[in-house]
Amino acid sequence: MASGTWEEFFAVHLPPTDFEDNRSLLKEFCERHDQYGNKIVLVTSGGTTVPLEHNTVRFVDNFSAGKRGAASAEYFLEHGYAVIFMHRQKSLEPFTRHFSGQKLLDMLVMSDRGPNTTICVKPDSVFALAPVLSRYQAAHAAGTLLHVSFTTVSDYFWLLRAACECLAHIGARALLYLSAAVSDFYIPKDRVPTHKMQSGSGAPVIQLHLVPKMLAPLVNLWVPSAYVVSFKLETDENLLIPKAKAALEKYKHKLVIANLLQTRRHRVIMVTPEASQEILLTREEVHASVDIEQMIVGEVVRLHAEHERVTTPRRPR
Ligand code: 9Z3
Repeated sequence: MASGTWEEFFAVHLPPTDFEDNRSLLKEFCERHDQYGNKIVLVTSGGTTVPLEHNTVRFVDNFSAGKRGAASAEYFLEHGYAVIFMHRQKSLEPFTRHFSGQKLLDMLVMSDRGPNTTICVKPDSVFALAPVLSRYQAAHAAGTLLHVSFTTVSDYFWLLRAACECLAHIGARALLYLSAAVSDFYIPKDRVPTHKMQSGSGAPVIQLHLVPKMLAPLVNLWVPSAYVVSFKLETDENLLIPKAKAALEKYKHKLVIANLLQTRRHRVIMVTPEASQEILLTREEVHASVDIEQMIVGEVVRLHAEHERVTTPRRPR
């Protein structure tokens, strides 16, 4: 099915219920960091859902865990950015990502049960917890990390546009790092049943429609001065670079980070209109659990600084 326009999408799909609260948070965050002259990065992370019912029991989802976005947000903070972390609810988040599942509980020891119960971190876990805790507390104290969350593809677009409206004011100091896995397909609102689909009505036939490409208005209208980085995910190596180049050609943004589903943890290719550069972790680095995001972010920060330098007019002395 052909896609409608992005304007039609916003006209038909209502904003999420927490939209106004999130919009106020985004506005306050961007205005505060603008006053300090900080760079601000919007990191989108995790996958969007496509509900099959308005009172949603079932939905189409995707694989993304949100590791790319959560890890990258930490490295952007280290580089002095203020970070808007726009993530799928319940996907991985900066700092807590290191202790998912039972990991945190396994680091604790309880003594003196009763009224004087104390809980301590096991001595051999302190070395793992302390650096993460200290970076988390520093970000918290400095107010440099804002979390906003989405679930459906429509929530995602509403939040994305609201964040862009706030970021537009800071021009080339804004960086968009669009690592969320956004559905290409959806069911238009008027075709989604209100209530849970009933098996008694027989096997449903579900027609998915194409989601309008939001990167076009984002680059041209919403944040025309920002440095925009999108991600391209494929499963077929032969398509990866041609599709990354085609996206750059079509949307005229600055950088596509291309990755394959199967190797995304240790290999990406950074594609700009001028060149392609591979980032590949060595076997030793993989073994030592080095985050590839540390290298990706280092390179993106360098390219963003260059963009800022060439696009910001120098003040007369
Ligand atoms: C990515 O390609 C991310 O790197 C991953 C990260 C989603 C693979 P994880 O969350 O994985 O760490 O498990 N994100 C973009 C995926 C995407 O939907 N791209 C669209 C496309 O490829 C363009 S916006 O067409």
